[in-house]
Amino acid sequence: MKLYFFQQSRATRVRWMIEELGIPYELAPVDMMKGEHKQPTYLKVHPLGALPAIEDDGAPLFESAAIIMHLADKYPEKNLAPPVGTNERGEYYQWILFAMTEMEQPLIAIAQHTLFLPEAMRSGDAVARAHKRCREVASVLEKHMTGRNFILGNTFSAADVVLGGVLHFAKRIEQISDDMPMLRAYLNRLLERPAAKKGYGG
Ligand SMILES: N[C@@H](CCC(=O)N[C@@H](CS)C(=O)NCC(=O)O)C(=O)O
Repeated sequence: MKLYFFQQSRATRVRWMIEELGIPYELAPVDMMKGEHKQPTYLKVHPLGALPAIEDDGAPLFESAAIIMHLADKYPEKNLAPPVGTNERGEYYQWILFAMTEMEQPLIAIAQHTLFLPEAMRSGDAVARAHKRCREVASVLEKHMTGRNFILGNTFSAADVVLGGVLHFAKRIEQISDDMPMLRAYLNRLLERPAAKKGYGG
């Protein structure tokens, strides 16, 4: 298993997942600061030139959540995904897609309009809209996490890795406020895991 890796990227959540599985892997560094992700060799692995991507038995795969779900299914003995067709499996999909679409997208908008875009292209309105949406989404999670250790209840799953990856990004750009104690405790619980520490370079 080869993981194309850059520390300041979503490749960290995939490394976290691989560490949870305890399987052997190789890190293939891609220096995004030097533009290596847009070089022809890497574009053969990920046609958009984004991270992360893996090569597993020679087969390339990209999209962080897809990689994480695929790996959970590939190693069923690790019990990181509920059985296909169960209600729990439905919830597992629900929270993974909620994280990737409802939560990550407004977080990206905030990061773009406060950090990454040139000043002239930044929009205060876009930040305000995304911030409002983030709070709505975070409130759903705050309520859901009351009385739960993990997103599916008391059992850790690959959905927590996806949620944890997105919440880690939210924390970095200061979008988990002090009035969300359940969410903060949930993220801390996740980040204390040795595999997560490895993913995030701790
Ligand atoms: N939805 C994708 C997003 C991938 C993505 O945008 N990755 C960033 C780094 S975290 C990137 O490579 N950006 C450069 C680009 O897209 O050109 C995933 O979750 O894997």
